[in-house]
Amino acid sequence: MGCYVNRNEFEYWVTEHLRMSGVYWAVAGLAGLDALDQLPSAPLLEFVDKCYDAQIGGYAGNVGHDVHLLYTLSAVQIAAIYDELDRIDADAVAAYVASLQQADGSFVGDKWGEVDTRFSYCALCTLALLGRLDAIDVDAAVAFVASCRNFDGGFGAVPGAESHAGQVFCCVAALAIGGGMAHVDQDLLGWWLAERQVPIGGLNGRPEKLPDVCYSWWILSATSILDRTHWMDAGKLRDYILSCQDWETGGIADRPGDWVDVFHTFFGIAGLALLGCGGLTLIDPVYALPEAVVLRLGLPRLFSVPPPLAINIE
Ligand code: GRG
Ligand code: ZN
Repeated sequence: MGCYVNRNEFEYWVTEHLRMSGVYWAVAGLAGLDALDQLPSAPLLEFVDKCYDAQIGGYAGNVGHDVHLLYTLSAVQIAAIYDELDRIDADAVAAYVASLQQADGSFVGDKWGEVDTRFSYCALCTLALLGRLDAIDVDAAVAFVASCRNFDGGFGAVPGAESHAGQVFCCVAALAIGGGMAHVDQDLLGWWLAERQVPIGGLNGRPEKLPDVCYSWWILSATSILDRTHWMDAGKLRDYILSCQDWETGGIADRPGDWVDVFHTFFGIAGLALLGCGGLTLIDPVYALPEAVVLRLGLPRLFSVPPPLAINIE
């Protein structure tokens, strides 16, 4: 967490605008290691509170910044992890999220009006965690996400946009939450996702691109929801993720030898758990939260348990 408090570090300033999500990745990563007690929760929850704009009902990426749907989801996820959802004004946040839905069912991320299926996921996930899905037109949200499906079974950011594994996570999880899984061709998409594994074992986000550890999450979350994780070589992917770990700091990078960061560390840990590696807490692939948190909230389990691998993390 040094990069989040030390203003002398380069990392502090390049991550300043997305601090809220940084806190979520760190806290969720610790939860994945069953090590939440390694950080004091009070200052983190105070930070979350300070990023709230009560006039709008949303959360910003940092204190004094503009609110955005992405950071509103991260704030709700952090509160959920700490069993502190009571400190969130659910009515106000639900009204804010609803205000971002467009006539075609899509969502903009903030007042500047960019539409992206990432924001559909953020909206549906935020409201599901708050038990307030009734605040939006879920059927229209599902129809918009379905309209972003491509000939290859994948999904893009907007209708007609290229399939990308990050958007596939957003769309499949959004459809799972919204009850729209009938819009997914599970075999075709499962095939496209399995094709993302490159010979070195890692996963890329679309054809001809380099592998990157974070796709372990974006892809394994989707294959867990589709029950197609067994279509990949789990052992090779496990080895790839571990080859991206820096044994001095413990962090995980996007590729072997690159600089580590909290984003890839969280998604690496979460990916290993979804592969069925022992010794890790499962991160629910729909809500991107520890399984126990999702259970505590009484939300339905919308994915298949990965078959246990005879591969353990030592
Ligand atoms: C709560 C887990 C969670 C997510 C919130 C922000 C968000 C919702 C989802 C982001 C999904 C997404 C689009 C992920 C992709 C991130 C990424 C590695 C983008 C890089 O894309 P390119 O095209 O790189 O720059 P490639 O790998 O294609 O070369
Ligand atoms: Zn990445």
